[in-house]
Amino acid sequence: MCLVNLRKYTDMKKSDIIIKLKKTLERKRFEHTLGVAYTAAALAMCHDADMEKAYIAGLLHDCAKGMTASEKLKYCKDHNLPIKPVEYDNPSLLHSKVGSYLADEVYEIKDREIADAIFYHTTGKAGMGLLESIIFVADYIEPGRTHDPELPIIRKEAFNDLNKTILHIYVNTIKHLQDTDSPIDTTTMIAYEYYAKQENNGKDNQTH
Ligand code: DGI
Ligand code: FE
Ligand code: FE
Repeated sequence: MCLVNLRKYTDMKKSDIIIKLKKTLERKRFEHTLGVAYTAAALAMCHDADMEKAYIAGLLHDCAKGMTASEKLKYCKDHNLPIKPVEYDNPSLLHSKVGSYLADEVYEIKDREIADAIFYHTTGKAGMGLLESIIFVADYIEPGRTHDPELPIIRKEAFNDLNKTILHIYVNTIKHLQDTDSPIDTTTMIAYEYYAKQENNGKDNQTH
């Protein structure tokens, strides 16, 4: 039995989407993809979001990850997608933008919220909607992830308070990027400031 009925959002069968992804992604990336899909569906159950959309956005969020840097740059140029200087410096950042277009072109997904959740899954953005938030968080916490020693705390937070979790992820990601001298996308910094302000406003409201 299928976990979800993907036919609502795509004419492709779930099994065909998974077969296609398995062909284009390395084994570890494919396992991560399945981890994000199931984690996103679980977060959707917890936070009253659409489970089907969360599952399919999770499945497809890294669908462009198999492309080389020059393939991603060429794809953007061919499709008139603007490339920011930080993306020229680090073309890996383009996999989210390119992925949101491949989801339509290759996987026949005709849903704006799913496309947006894929588009913003790496940097996030200020004021993410529920599906965007779920994919951003699921990508960080899926069971195969081991990169952050605070993951046990972040995983618990994710099923309690999504905005607090997003802020926690930004704090840890920005620290990692600074420690490794990586260029930081302005979208990431603006989003961090947005979620930090939200958290402070929440605290102010509690004390008044
Ligand atoms: O594709 P995944 O590895 O599953 O995860 P992802 O799409 O969230 O990408 C993670 C990487 O992206 C991680 O190494 C941190 C990096 N990243 C996130 N925001 C920025 C960033 N890298 C740079 N250079 N600038 C950013 O603003
Ligand atoms: Fe990604
Ligand atoms: Fe990912």
